Amino acid sequence: MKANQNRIQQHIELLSQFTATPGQGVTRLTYSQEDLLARNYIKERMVEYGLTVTEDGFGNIFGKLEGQMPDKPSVLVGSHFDSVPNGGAYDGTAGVVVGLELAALFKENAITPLYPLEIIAFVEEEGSRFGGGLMGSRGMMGVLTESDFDQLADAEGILAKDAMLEIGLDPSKKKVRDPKTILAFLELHIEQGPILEEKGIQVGIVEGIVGLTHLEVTVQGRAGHAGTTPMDRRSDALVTAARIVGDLPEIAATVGNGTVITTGRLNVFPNGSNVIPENVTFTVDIRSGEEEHVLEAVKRTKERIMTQKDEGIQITVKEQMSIQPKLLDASIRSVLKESSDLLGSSNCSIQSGAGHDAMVLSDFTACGMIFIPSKAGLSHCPEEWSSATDLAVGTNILFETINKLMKE
Ligand code: HGY
Ligand code: MN
Ligand code: MN
Ligand code: MN
Repeated sequence: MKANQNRIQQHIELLSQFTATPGQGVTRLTYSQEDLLARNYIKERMVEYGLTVTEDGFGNIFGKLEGQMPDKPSVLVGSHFDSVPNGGAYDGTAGVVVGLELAALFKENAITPLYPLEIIAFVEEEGSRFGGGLMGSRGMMGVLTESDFDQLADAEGILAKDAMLEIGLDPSKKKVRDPKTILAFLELHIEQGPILEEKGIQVGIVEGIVGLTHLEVTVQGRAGHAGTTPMDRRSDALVTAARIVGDLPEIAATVGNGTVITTGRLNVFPNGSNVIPENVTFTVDIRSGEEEHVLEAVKRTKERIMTQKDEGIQITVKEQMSIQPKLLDASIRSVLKESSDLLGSSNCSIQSGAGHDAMVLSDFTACGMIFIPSKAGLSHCPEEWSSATDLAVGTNILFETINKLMKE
């Protein structure tokens, strides 16, 4: 039994067309029209492959294949189907497509799995629209509370639950999943780094995932005329913000141990070329492999921000999301390795510098992740690319692993 790489490639290509920035990568924000097009495509394929389709109160999509022992907990397989702005066609989507291909394999070979199998497509893993990240998986496991969710809004002030209604989703539906109904969660993801390609290895078996904290910083100054306001009478929010952002790389270097700090988004108000910036909001994404280094980097960043003494400037810092580094389940890792070895796929253990939904699930159930190579290690950009051949290899490994996990 082998995965069909042409079918896989077709799913990737068709899903990549559901973007708000055609020709400039994939931009598929949660509860957008592009979300709706991708959602419908995924649900149609799930039905085609014999799955029973449901959506929860966050809009996470589930396709269920009943097991021979229907009362057993499900093996969940999947990833997220939202994207970063101008991102690639594989981040998240690859894991959802592999889930669809697994369903197709069970159907066309008329195999009923021993336990239920559920293919899942999570929403808002990237946090590109509502901030923070891992929203769908945190919601499903009750880490993001109902009231937290009700307050989530995008940059235009549109509430997440209202945006759900706009594409026909129902936020009042059941939200939190009982972990007892899950045996394990498996996620295939692109590596988003250069290691597998440089080593010529087909599969990375993920050992650990970095811890990350997302901050949102608001700098409040005073608007003014760019021409008539003397330099010593300004409270320029952007000058202050720029000073802080400029110091972040040094904080990362001081903490060391692979710590990384990134400001990826910065908004200026009122954003006029001849107006002294009144207000600036920017994000700070802090990550490290060890919890102590994440905490140290967060502490130093907050200290740097709060010691800013520019006249007439107020600064607030909001922690949008924080999740500790995760070690994935050792027994699942060994089953993934067994399956890879059995199928003759070269494999190695690997760490993840990217965050994933498996980080959330791993506090509630056994989780396993495999990576496939990313061309030139590129990701979160239109050049992101992985091969259908590697996606098929990953699918076959997950197929083996699912059947090994579903024991009598
Ligand atoms: O940011 C990340 O690591 C992931 O792509 N959400
Ligand atoms: Mn990503
Ligand atoms: Mn991802
Ligand atoms: Mn004027």
